[in-house]
Amino acid sequence: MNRTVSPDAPNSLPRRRMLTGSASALAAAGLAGWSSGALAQTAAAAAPKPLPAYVDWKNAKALIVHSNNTMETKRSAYGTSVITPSDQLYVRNNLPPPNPSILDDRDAWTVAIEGVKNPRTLTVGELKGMGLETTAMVLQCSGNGRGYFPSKPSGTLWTVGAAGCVVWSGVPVRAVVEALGGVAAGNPYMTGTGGEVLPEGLDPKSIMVERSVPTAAMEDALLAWELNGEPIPLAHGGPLRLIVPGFTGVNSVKYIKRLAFTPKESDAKIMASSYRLTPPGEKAGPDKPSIQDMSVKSWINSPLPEDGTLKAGKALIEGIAFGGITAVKSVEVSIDGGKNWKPARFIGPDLGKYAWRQFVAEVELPAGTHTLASRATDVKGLIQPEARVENVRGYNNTSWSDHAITVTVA
Ligand SMILES: Nc1nc2c(c(=O)[nH]1)N[C@H]1C(S)=C(S)[C@@H](COP(=O)(O)O)O[C@H]1N2
Ligand SMILES: [Mo]
Repeated sequence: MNRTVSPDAPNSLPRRRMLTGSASALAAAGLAGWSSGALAQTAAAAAPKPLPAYVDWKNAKALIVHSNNTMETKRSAYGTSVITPSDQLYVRNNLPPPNPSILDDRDAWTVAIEGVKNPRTLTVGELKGMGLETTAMVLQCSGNGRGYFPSKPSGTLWTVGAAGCVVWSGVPVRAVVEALGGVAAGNPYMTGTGGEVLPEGLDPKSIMVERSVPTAAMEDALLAWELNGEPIPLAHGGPLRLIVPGFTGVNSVKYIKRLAFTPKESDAKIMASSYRLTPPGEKAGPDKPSIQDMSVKSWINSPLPEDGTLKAGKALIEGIAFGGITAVKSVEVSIDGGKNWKPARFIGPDLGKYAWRQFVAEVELPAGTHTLASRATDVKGLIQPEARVENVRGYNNTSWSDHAITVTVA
């Protein structure tokens, strides 16, 4: 079989089928015992981990299960619609999710709003009467693309799948703040705290999910109760989630219990030293840049190496592109590893500056091996870079060459 293997190929369906196929072929030939050790190993490596119970409603075929708390969307599963269905959306929990009973009475969930002129604890029921907005946005883990770092940083080795384009409905944070008299003076940060019950005996600061973003981010932020038209599932932060569009996923705090305008950034570890852009060989800490707003990025979702050998001739290159904190303006594709580029066309609805756009480009692929790449530009003129920025934890990988794929055409 003539296939070029990409870093994410071992998890792809066709490849698993191929392995299973060769195992049963050996069995049929009476050779199973001959290499049973090797076969068992191959089967273990290839067998997909089952979905944990709290996400058993997800589409297992669309996901790579890295662990109970980390699942990514397969590159081949993004399809050709703009919205990522909730059952295909990646999951990333720093801590195990709370007890599902927190969803029993969603409207009774409370969030404390602090650092405003008139601080108050509000229920979801009350929030629902204070304003309504719907925002489409790219939810992307800070470590998406970590799998392409040759240094193999610690953390989940995501390829492209720790990202989705989803729709949230909720109350604008600024409407809540206005109703409570405005932000109290001297509070440049908006700090969200997750509602996980922390295990005893550990320093809460070392494990709690608490993130600070500039107060200005509240302009487009939501306290959301709906994801893609349904009450937010537990896995994605129901009953209430802080949504900070344009910022990496970690800043959108699930099961939010406290939203505080604060004079300083949180001193929780997840803020002070995790999620920092630390150059290789240096130590993470509050002096290093925080992983917050996202920048321009794109990748190809079709064709993929796991599609097998392609037929020479016309081919459609399809993918997605987004600007991050700002809108995406255009995207180009290359079939020769980035030597030459041609413009791709955006298709489908434009759901606003925080959403991704689908793109398509028609190309001629002659027989041979080709490296396909995409490169997006945002409205400010920033171009997706060729190279990743090396950093200890493998954050913010927007490199177009890392996301390029090699296909074989005959
Ligand atoms: N309360 C809480 N919020 C959280 C997390 C968490 O563990 N707890 N994980 C963060 C991280 S690192 C990411 S990438 C996103 C993942 O969102 P998702 O699981 O809905 O895809 O949620 C963020 N918000
Ligand atoms: Mo993340």
